[in-house]
Amino acid sequence: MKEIKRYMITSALPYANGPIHIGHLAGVYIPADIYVRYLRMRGRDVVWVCGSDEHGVPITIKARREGVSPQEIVDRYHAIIKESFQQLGISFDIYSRTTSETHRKTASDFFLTLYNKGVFTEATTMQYYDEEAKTFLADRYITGTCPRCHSEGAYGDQCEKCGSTLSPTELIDPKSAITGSTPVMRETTHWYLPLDRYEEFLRHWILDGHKEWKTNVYGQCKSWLDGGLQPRAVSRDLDWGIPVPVEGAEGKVLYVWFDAPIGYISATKELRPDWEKYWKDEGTKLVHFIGKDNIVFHCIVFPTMLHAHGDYILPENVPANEFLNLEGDKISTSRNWAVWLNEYLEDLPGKQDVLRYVLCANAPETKDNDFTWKDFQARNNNELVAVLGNFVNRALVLTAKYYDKAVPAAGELTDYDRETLAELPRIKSAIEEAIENYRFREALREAMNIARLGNKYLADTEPWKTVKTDPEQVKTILNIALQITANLSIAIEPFMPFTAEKITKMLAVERFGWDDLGRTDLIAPGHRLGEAELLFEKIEDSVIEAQLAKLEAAKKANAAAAAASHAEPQKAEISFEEFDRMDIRVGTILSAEKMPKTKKLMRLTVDTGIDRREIVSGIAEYFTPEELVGRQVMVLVNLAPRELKGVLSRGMLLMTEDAEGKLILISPATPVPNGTQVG
Ligand code: B3M
Ligand code: ZN
Repeated sequence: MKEIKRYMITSALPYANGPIHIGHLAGVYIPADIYVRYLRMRGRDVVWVCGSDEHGVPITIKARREGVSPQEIVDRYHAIIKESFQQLGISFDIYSRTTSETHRKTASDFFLTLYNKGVFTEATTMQYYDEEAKTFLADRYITGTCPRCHSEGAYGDQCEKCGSTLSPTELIDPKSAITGSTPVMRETTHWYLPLDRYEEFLRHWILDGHKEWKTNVYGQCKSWLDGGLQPRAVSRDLDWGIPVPVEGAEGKVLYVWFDAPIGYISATKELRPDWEKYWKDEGTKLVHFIGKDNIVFHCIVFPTMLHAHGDYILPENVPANEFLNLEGDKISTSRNWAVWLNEYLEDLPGKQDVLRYVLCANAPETKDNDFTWKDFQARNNNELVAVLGNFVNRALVLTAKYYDKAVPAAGELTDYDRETLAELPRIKSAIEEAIENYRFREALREAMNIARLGNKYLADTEPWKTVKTDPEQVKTILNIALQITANLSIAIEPFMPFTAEKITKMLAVERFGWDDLGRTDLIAPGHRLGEAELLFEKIEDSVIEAQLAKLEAAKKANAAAAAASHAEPQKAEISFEEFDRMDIRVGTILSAEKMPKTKKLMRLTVDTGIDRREIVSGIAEYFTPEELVGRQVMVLVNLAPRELKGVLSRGMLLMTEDAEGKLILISPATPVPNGTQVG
């Protein structure tokens, strides 16, 4: 195995078309942050880059929808994303953006190098063109029915329902996402990266050389390679992006998936004058943190670009995660089904580490996983408060109480003391082994085992009782409890940096290094501790309910939007006189009774202000008689009487229905006298 001199860590560049949500965090940024914080604590030479992905159709679609420029969109979201990452303690060495000048130059040069080496092929093909918008329809600009799973709303590059990668011409019943019109075919010329010519290289490099990759990643690569690779266009007919830097390419820009990964290199350049050794020296370990939808680009396309260029190293590993769902449903930006980081930070201030903890403990490392607010609450209350917070608090409060915050010296250790302390180096190795192999959930569990160990130790030794019988022994017990606390602050730092810092502050010590983990002499006898404060607080039901209500509102809004998009077309025009002939009054329901042998019909007596009359209404499936009696409703009173199941119905109640088709009676918002006219 080659010697690792330094680490180059990248995490997927989020599209700057919306804020970050918990799916992004659990899949990419939290694992990467843990890994990098750990490497830094070990004193390794590491650079971690990220930035906003500001090109591509996701940005221009959002801009078009809002009627603003793409630049306005990326400026807005770049700021939001950058700020919220920082508040969550995501410790990139740089958070750059792909609209930077350095990036434009780097990506152009990269393209030119491949172009001059004759790597690309050029082809003229027929592509969809929107005649109304006068533009070619790349990728997400075209939607239609998925040829694989037959669900509607698949994009020209991908079906989000079944996850298939598609090309625009495969879509059934294609429509322009800009105008909704049916596109026509038009000729256009593009440059292609001929992946098929690199199949042997890729097979050897991945399938033979990287059997240690996560099974989900290796498996996806294998199925791509077994399916046969196709040339991929690296340019697009769009007016937003990095112009293709060759003559005769007016109106063409680099495909976003060509320029975005080069963004990793550009960001490193912006950060360090000695950037080249991080990208070109074999002693560098390059690791890409991504979500599973980005595997092909990071394992097949980008490595082929790097290899074809010739100056660059290849990734050593691509630890892609699966997806995180939310309350049993796929996270979706367009349906607003997400927990947005910027909103979380506002709604639950000071709880950064709670989110970091829950998303790591529940990370979709090997399969899709579900985030639920109930689980969030339970993990906070039962694990962070009851285990971690409780242990640290007891160790500090008891020392303050018995020794006025001065750390007691340990006397003779019992076998049990020694066994307890011997767990620390074991846990240290377990955490290292897990983190180095990208198993962050397991690593976190091990780190939390130090808190469990401490709690068990205090429960078994009972210093609060022993203090009356053997006060000397209590000095040893609390010395050990404080050593465990110090160890805990080290072990949890990559996962919960804010909490680690709080603990060192309470211990009144400088933060430790990773190598100190496992030591039992971290806190010197006589050292005076700082103030004890609670590390975590219980999360009440009302907090969880408020978050669930937010999701419920999103669901309702979606249903309403869906209903609106299916709204019946407008009926033929009528005159005011025709409208005025309708006599609508406010009335009160006096009695209601379900009609025998019918499912829907209800026989009502209504006080219309003019008279009391019988009305038969088809609402029995949705209302009980008790819910109806006493209610004010609106009645069309001059509708010709009609016999229904033997009852003469004189008038009609005004109603509408919700998105699920449930009938809703229209009532005045405040009570008014019966007989009041409506119109
Ligand atoms: N912006 C896609 C995504 O956010 C894309 C990643 C680029 S990484 C170079 O999933
Ligand atoms: Zn599909």
